[in-house]
Amino acid sequence: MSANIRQSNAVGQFITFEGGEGVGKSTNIEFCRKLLEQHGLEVLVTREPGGTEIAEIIREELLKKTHKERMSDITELLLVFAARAQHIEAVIKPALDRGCWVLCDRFTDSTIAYQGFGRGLKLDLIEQLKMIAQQGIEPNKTFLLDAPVDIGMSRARSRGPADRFEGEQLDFFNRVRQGFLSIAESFPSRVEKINAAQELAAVQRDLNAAINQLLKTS
Ligand code: T5A
Repeated sequence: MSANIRQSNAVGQFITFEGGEGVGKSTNIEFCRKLLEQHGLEVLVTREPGGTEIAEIIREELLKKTHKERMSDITELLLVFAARAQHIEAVIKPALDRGCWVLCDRFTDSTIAYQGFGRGLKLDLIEQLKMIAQQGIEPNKTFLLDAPVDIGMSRARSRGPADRFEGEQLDFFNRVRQGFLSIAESFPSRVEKINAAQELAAVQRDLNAAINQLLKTS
């Protein structure tokens, strides 16, 4: 093990995985977990919305398709941030404080893409809620798995029935994808775009290179 890698063990890194439906976030987080564990790092894999008992209850309501009333866009936004506040307080911050690497399936970039670009809510409103919920916690690195919407949707469909978000129209998902791409353009040093339309082995080859680079610099 190199000196650089041992040094990276001292400080927890917060890595987020973002992208549209079915682009391969869960699959590739597990791949990255194994990679980092091979370097002797303590790794915590978690997800949003969710990751704690309370946040998982909020997730269930957010994804459920069977409510008799329509969930308002503002309710959706507040629930996403309520889950995030709990997740940060109970799981993410304590793990980072003890030097753990936290790999999180979705975070605030998803809120900007889905609730901002997708639903059309104001980005400064999202920014205000972010300030309240995140207590200054920001990802050190974000891997944006990007693929055309139809590829992600067909992969997601192969996994089971659609949830409330997956029932949206194509236009919505195209706006979400544009949202993620615009975030990547605005934060080029944090956000690394990975071509998720490639076959899995090629995606993982790219992630392997990116993780090795991260280990050298963190
Ligand atoms: N949401 C979330 C918001 O609206 N606002 C927010 O702030 C947040 C945090 C739930 C929903 O919540 C919304 C967005 C979401 O709609 P989720 O459960 O993370 O979030 O949603 P999904 O993206 O739907 O999760 P999936 O599990 O369906 O997709 P993944 O994790 O991206 O994809 P994965 O790894 O499960 O892969 C899907 C299938 O494709 C295959 C896999 O083997 C699997 O079968 N696959 C590939 N096949 C071929 N080539 C490749 N390169 C492949 N990569 C994966």
